[in-house]
Amino acid sequence: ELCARIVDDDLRFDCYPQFGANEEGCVKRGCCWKVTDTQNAPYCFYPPQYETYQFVNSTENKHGMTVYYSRSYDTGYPGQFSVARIDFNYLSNEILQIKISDAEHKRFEPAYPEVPMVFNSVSEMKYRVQVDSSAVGFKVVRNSDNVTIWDAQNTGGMILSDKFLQFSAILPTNYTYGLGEKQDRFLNDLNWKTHTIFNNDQPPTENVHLYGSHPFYLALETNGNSHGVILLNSNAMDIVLQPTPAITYRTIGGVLNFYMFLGPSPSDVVAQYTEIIGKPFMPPYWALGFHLCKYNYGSLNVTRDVWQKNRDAGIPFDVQWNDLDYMSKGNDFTYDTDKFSGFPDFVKTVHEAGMHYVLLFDPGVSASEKPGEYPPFDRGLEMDIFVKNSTDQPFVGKVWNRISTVWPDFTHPNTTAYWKEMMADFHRKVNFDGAWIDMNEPSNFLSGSMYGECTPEELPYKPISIAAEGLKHKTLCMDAKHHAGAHYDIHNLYAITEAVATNSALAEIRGKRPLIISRASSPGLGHFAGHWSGDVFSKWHDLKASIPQLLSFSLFGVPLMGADICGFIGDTTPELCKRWMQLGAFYPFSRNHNSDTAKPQDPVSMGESVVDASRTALRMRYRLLPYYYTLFWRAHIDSATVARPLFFEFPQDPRVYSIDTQFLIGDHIMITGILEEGANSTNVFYPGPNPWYSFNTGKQLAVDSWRSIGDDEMVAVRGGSILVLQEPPVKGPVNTGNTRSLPLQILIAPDTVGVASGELYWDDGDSLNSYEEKKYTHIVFKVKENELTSSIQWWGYGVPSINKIKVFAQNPIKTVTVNNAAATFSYDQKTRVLTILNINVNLDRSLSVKWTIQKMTQ
Ligand code: MIG
Repeated sequence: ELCARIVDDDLRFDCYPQFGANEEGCVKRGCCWKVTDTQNAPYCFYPPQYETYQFVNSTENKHGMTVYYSRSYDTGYPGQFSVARIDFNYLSNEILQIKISDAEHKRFEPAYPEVPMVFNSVSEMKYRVQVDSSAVGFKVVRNSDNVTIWDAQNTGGMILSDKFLQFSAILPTNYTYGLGEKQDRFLNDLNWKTHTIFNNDQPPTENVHLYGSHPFYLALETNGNSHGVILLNSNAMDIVLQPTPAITYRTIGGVLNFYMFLGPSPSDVVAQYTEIIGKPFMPPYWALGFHLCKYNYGSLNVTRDVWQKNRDAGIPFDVQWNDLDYMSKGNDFTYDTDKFSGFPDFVKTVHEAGMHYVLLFDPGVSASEKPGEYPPFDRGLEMDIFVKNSTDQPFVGKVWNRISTVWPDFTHPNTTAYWKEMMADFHRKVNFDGAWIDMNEPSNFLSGSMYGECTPEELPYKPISIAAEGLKHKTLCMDAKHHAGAHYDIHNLYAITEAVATNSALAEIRGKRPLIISRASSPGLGHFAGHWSGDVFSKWHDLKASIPQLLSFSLFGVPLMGADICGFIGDTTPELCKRWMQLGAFYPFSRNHNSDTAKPQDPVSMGESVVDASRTALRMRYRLLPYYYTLFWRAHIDSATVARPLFFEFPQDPRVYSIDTQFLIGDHIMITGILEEGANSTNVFYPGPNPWYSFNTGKQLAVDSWRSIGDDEMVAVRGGSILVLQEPPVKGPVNTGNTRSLPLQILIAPDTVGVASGELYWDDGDSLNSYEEKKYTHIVFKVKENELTSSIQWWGYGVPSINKIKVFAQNPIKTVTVNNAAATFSYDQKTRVLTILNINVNLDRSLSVKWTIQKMTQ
């Protein structure tokens, strides 16, 4: 009779998500079966009241509320919790933790990220929780406008069992972003779309789970408020979005530990999220330069040649990389002394040129060599740090090594010391500056173990895009043992634990800021490492897809992110590579990388048109680096984002909610690319009310409207901005080292009432803890009523002087003074740009630059 009530198709919550849904099975579960024409809507769905649990009691104090439930219905899933509890912890005015667990038994909970359990004073909570003792579930309501953020009552009950935990909630909005790692448009599709989350070595394509696991979404409510939710659970899971709009989580282990962030602005949401999972690390300045790499240069000679010729071509260039072909027999911490003979000297040469050098490391350690011949294996056995199989022997699979591979267990207390010892020994031979950690899903060429089968995976539910052979597909057996638990639970944490160990090893070995770039990821990775989007195809589709991928990682707290410029798999073309260099020059992490079998695609190998476009775009990036760097500092201290979707700055403007073909860098700069083959222009939306200006010429581009632009206008400055810039050297090789000592410039783009602001953070760019130890300088700039002033917030490190100031959107100028002395200037009638030249002012005292406008004669 419960099924007689009409349930809208959109409101159906799937009661039979396994393959082979059928009426008999459905009814057996106590669910309703009705065929429908609505595409993708489930035929089998929960009746309106599916009372899996009954309310027992609740207790509340000012820090939270605990509710107990006892099981009242047998859902058929093995190992149902007989007593469940929900802890609502009011962590701050904006952050609510909702933890649904087994009241009687302790279950697996991920140790990473380490979440501080701090209760801040809750004076004006932005949310309230409503529990109804007559129904299972609850609601979370935003206090300011009574919008229900989560309506989790009558949404299928809660299914809480050993290997199947399901929870659904109705959302207040159609606009959600995040849930990954995936390749998709940035705005999530609500058409019953299921996102599987389980770290997977898989070249990015749509509808499959990729390298990282981020069960985090950010939602824009209709009135411009926003909120975010993370499920801190490391098991394989599916997350379904349906048109209600509603969300369903289905995880196959652990507990349901949610954190909800009430914003209200999108930036607030990300800041609150990274407060919980860890704020982004501060990258060294050089890491913001351009990086060049290829899988299988094949020899040191080829590497040196590519490095030399791209420098000679004047491509701004900071970091040369080598892929695994530098290794001997594919073994970590070795190099091929034939093909890479002279390796240490080359790295020295790179350093002498003011540049840096990064190497790839795989987590898998070779088990192929004889005892005494390969210390990383011998030491690992001695220290007993490898992942174990079910019989407590090292778990053996195969990656690049000759015969077999074992994996360090980074959750083991000795592994930090082991990894550091290996890194340090190798670093004494080859003086590398950063670590590229690949294959850390962890990826295995075998699906499971080399010896014997994995214990069969008996799952009441298999997330939908998991391969037929199961979770072990291209990874370890789920019964492999880590210090912190079974691979079944730990899998998604492998990369972050490796990143933690690698970060601390490099910091100790080099005594400088580490650069780690990791392929796999999970919440909190950004505190230790950056990320790139893996093995993308050299296709226009993937050029386009790189923007949503980039923006997703901004939400996930990993600002240092980029895609392989020009594409990884397959041969690129001069046109695609040119467009990709023009866009990728502005990725926070800007690296051209290529597969072993594809034709060389460094700018010089691609020919004159790619060289010219790369030089121009990268020179703009390098000019902007003081701005990028300041943004990374803001990310590090305040959890700000670097690359931003437009709605972060314009949350009230629905016209920008689905735009993912252009993005912002901070709040002052917009980046656009030409993303279509054969096109010479592209349509760009410039949200108002302030005008946007061409970064190159200062001409106004548009105000609150669409406009078509060519590739000379791909960087736009928003009215209201002050940017501190640095012109790279005009002659000779360009890198951040030789740019950082040159004078700075100031660029001002006033808003509609002549006001602008900006800031500069500056330090030596490489020391650990510059900010924490106060060895930095921070200056805030303001413009109003035709006067630029600076105010020093902290002066702890010397800053280059200013030699030029440009002011956009001015009427003809009469006089200019710099610190009250008359200054030389020029004015361009056509572009309306004032340029104040040949000044040499130090920023160590506050600055005042004034200009007066000629009286208009009628
Ligand atoms: O099985 O190290 O995503 O960037 O060039 C491929 C070789 C292993 C995958 C990485 C790619 C890298 C490649 N690696």
